[in-house]
Amino acid sequence: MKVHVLTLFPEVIDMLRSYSIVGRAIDSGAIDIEAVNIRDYSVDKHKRVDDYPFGGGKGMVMKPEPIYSAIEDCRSSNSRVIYLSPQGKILDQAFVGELAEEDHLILLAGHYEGIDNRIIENYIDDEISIGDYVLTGGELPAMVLIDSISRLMPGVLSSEESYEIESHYEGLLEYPQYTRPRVFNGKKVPDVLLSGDHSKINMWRQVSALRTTLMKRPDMLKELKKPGSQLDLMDSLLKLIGKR
Ligand code: 9D3
Repeated sequence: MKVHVLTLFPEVIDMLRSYSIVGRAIDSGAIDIEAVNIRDYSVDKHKRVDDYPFGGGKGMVMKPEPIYSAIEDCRSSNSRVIYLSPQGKILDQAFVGELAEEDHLILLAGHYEGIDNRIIENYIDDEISIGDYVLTGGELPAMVLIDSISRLMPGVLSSEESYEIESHYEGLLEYPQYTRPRVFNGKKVPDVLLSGDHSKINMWRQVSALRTTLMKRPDMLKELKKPGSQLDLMDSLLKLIGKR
């Protein structure tokens, strides 16, 4: 996948290269990230990229011409142009999965009070926010998006890590994990995990995932796509009780 990031701070985007999994994705050729400085497309003699808002008001607005030229310079036949914006649709894993299928993304990171609305109306395919809080610009959101996409690219995660993505705990939070030592500051690891009984361990993990989700993210439970496996689990537990 090719990703262009249009920004006034290309050096920030370039930091992705030295960052673990994204760096691995870049090195393997799975994803090719190019930071493009919008200022390079300003034809203004002072290289201006922003201007006062028509109608007055405080703050500055990013001028349309440099952004348009940058987009058109990067565009190919199959580009998807995404504007990172506090007004966008909030990013979720389903949308990350959809974007991971694309051949070419052009990510536009804004600054100041926003960009000229004619760009948004005419040249942007999707407007994406990463959550309801205010940042100083779209660079970190662009990096968040790239990070979430790169781990879905073929060959980036180990086969073990990829298995996790498809595992049947999907739709629930993860079960609790423990490693050595068996006793830490007087706190023991749950006995079942040391039992070697893998069907028991598997059942414990599924119940724990369900319990964790109920405690921390009850909203996720009503979104469960197929509660079939949870119901099967309940049936197994009822059977266990019945046997006694
Ligand atoms: C004056 C009104 N502000 C909107 C609340 C303007 C404004 C604030 C912050 C315009 C841009 C920004 C910078 N943020 C982003 O560009 C941004 C963002 C964010 O702030 N939160 C979550 N997701 C995103 S994606 C891009």
